[in-house]
Amino acid sequence: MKPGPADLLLVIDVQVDFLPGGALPVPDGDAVVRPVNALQQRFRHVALTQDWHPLGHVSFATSHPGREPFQTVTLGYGEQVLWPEHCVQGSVGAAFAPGLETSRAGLIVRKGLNPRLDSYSAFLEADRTTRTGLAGALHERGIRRVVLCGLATDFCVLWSALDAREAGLEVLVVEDAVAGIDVPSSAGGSVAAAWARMEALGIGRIGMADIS
Ligand code: VGL
Ligand code: ZN
Repeated sequence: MKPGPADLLLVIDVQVDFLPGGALPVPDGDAVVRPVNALQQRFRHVALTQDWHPLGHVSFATSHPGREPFQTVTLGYGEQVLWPEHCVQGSVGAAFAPGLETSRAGLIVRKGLNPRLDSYSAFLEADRTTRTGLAGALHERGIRRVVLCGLATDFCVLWSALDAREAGLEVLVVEDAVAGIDVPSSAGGSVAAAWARMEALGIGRIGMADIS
């Protein structure tokens, strides 16, 4: 593909806490910084997202006495994986990864701000009702296709891709500019499951070499 005026690069959660050494490290998460920067130079439209939780957020295991990170609990809106405390608003861990190009982005979307509600997706929060406003912003900019990269393949990239598709956009995911958590408990691995789910919905899987 050759990015044009109706294409947007959506960079998901390339933040300190998701890098090796961070609070919720994605294996090889730091390896996405270079390809993500290279991609940004090829797009006229770039949006960045930041996971941006208040202290005491419902997705933190510490908010559920007796529970451990990576366990699942059932909340009013459904199943919630519990995570180590991560991406607390204004913390060093919530900042963009060192070396990430941020100056070309026309839009920065923060998500997961509601203390009682998680949001993996850049479009729709975990109650599947509350909108972040990103779909409207893209519509107003005339965007018809989004190309996704960033972290993590099996959570925020996955849900953002599904919801972009749901919003009527064409969606492509750059396989060598994403990295996944791959939660141990999920049979077969959550990264493989994420790709299968995306591919079944017509979300394209492309490589850096496919973008000119
Ligand atoms: C993410 C788990 C919790 C992500 C965010 O960016 O994929 N994963 N919060
Ligand atoms: Zn989070």
